[in-house]
Amino acid sequence: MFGLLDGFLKNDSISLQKDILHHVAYTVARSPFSFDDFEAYQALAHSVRDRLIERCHDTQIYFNNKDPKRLYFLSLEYLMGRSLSNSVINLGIRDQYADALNQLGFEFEVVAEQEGDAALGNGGLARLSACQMDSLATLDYPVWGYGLRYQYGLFRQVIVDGFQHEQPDYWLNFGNPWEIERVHVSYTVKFYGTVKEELRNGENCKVWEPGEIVEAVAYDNPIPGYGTRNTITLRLWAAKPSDQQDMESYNTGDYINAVLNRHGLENISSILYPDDRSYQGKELRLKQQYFFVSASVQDIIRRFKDTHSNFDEFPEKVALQLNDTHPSLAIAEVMRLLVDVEHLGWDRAWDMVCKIFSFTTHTVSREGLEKIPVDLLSSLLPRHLQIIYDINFNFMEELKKRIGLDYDRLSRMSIIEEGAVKSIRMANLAIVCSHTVNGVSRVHSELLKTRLFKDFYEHWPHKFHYKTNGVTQRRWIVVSNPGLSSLISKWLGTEAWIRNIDLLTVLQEHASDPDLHREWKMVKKVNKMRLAEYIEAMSGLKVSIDAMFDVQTKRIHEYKRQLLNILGIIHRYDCIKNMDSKDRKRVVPRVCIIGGKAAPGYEIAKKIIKLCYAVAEKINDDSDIGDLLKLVFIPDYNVSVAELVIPGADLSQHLSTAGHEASGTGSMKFLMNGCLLLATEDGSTIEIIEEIGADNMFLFGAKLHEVPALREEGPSLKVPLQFSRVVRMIREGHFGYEDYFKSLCDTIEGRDHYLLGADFGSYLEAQAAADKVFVDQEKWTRMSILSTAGSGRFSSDKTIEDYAEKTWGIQPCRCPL
Ligand code: 26W
Repeated sequence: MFGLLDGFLKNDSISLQKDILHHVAYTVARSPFSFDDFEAYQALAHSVRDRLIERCHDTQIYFNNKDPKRLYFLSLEYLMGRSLSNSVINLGIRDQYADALNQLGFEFEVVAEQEGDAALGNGGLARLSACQMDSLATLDYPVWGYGLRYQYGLFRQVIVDGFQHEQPDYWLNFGNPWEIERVHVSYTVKFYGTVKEELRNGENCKVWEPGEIVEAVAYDNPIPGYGTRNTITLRLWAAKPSDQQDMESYNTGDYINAVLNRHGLENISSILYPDDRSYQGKELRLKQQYFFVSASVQDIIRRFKDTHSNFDEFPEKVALQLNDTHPSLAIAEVMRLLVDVEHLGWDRAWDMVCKIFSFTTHTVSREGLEKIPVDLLSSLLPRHLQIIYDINFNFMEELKKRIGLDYDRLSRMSIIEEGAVKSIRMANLAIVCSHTVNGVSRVHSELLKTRLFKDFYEHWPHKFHYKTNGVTQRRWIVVSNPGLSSLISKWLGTEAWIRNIDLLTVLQEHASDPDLHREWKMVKKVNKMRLAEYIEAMSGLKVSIDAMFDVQTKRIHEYKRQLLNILGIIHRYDCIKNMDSKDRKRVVPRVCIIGGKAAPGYEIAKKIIKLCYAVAEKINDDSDIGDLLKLVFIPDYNVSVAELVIPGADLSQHLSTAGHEASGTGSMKFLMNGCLLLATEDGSTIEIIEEIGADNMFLFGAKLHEVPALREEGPSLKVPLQFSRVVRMIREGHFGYEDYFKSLCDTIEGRDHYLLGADFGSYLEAQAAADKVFVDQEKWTRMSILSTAGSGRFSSDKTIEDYAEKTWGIQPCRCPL
């Protein structure tokens, strides 16, 4: 069909040049003789977009012809970052575009820097969704991603005087060439109102008369696979006023107010909630969840009905994946549409629901499990509350038959939580209705079976599976570390590892080759120079690239223990201060880099950031210390900053108290980039140890089974003297702000829930071990090569293949080239 227009779009550098100039003139509306870097970016992006649209179209036509079982991935969050480099690399035309730009007097890297991040998510879960979309496209799976098109992404972190401030991220201000607005793909989504019973054909039917109607409009974001023509779609919904709303007011003549009222409705998709800790039962959040779920499910059913005259084949053609509990209302929505709208009987609809849903949880703690107050649900979605009650009633009856009247167990497993605030337990709903439930690492899945969802595991052991998270090597090596990417391809003699990650293990054979060592170190050096320039531009601090770059970047949480890192840095500073000049010569110079956002309401996390700044100020200004130790906080850590920081790191820290990190995916990105890990045995680290061996990393800290006993000991737990000394330094005002830091110190002295005191000794030992190896560059480089070589198991390609086969039952469907 595109062939009819002008032949397929051509990808040689002359055609691309013409194409860019065309977009400069007709899309950006600037003179092709005079345009700046940003305009070049816009034109380039539109030229890439044309190619994405072409492939997207072909992919959909192919899928429609083949009618395979499709996966629908429902997630409230995606952290896509930038799209330009990733797209041209996946399309296989990066060099051609770079040439074309060069001819026009521009540099690809400079133009690519013009793009802002799409930050429609908080942290691990959201970036995981983005990595998984890349793998799904690359592996040719027939998939649609669904989510919300927030107008404000994750807040921008601005640091003023060491304190975090949040600023809105109105990321659409400069336009978004990566989306296609589909004004004709829209659905009405209803809220509030009442449910009536009506007799239809002798049967009692429920009729929901809503109090508010909103329109959901689709924005399609093409996701190109690498080394394939397949380009799948991430469909994000935006709220628009519905023409059906307010007809009354228009008719009664209150025109002005009717128009004004319409505007409020757009707020549903305005803001991403920036808290990744707990659920507060906010109405707007619930509205967002239902809005996105309802539009997606209507779209899925519409697509199915386009090619099927009845629902017989529905479970063979549709798989719905719940990315955490956030989209779990989809369960009630599918039931409502099948029963109330399509008029299938309850039992038949229920049978289908149980065959199509699968559920991944990303949390380890009970507090992390989402609950919706019944009162809220009853007012916002009265029909869904009835459906959930009915599901629960049937489930409880079934359970009683199995376990008898064990009321404790029944009440623990019930979807409804009685108590001061009667609530819906979203995880219980998701487990009851899903055929498969999984955690995100092996140990996490074990914890689900033995703790969080123990009762459910005993009841339905077959439902529980384990999946280990992964990250995409396309983004985290090829895009972000081109030097390493070329080096790997050169040594493997092929680029095939970009699609077939198993090939990375071949590097093991060369782990001691001096030629590889030389080239490997050179790549790291260049990446460190790039990072050092960034640090200087951002903070004015000059750092030596001969120092060890030691990085901890991730959301700020007490359980992730950035505070442990800072205490370690204070200890190091204190030691250096007390050394004579002879000993100082043996100190391994370090540049400690910390970055990450604190949830706006998370006071302790914000204090950790301030402490980092206070300590940095003291150390960096101390001329007596010089290059032996520097500390930098990198503000506004996001995907594109990560792409710069990770390749430049020598060492990275993953310090969560054992049993608290469900998986952790940052570590996988560092590992792929040949960065050594200093870590606790938690989450995915346990599996990383199996792949690369404990002697290729620096492990420390209490193990999972030791944690409860240590916690038991409470304040009587013996902590190292050095620990008490560094905490005292903070308390006594060595870094100023002693009153402000008091509550922070109180969290680790006394109860110390996250066991910083207990782990401090072994943390320092691990740090000393890292120093010792760093001096032996040959050993360090070998460990670094083995880290990359062993990172293959943590490619999201592996995870996705596992889900496709064992959970979703979908097959690749490869569009011909
Ligand atoms: C708004 C409330 C909220 C609560 C929790 C929003 C988002 C969350 C997420 C579930 C938090 C999250 O990102 N979890 C992380 O998921 C990663 C991907 O599986 C794991 O690697 C991390 O260990 C886990 O903390």
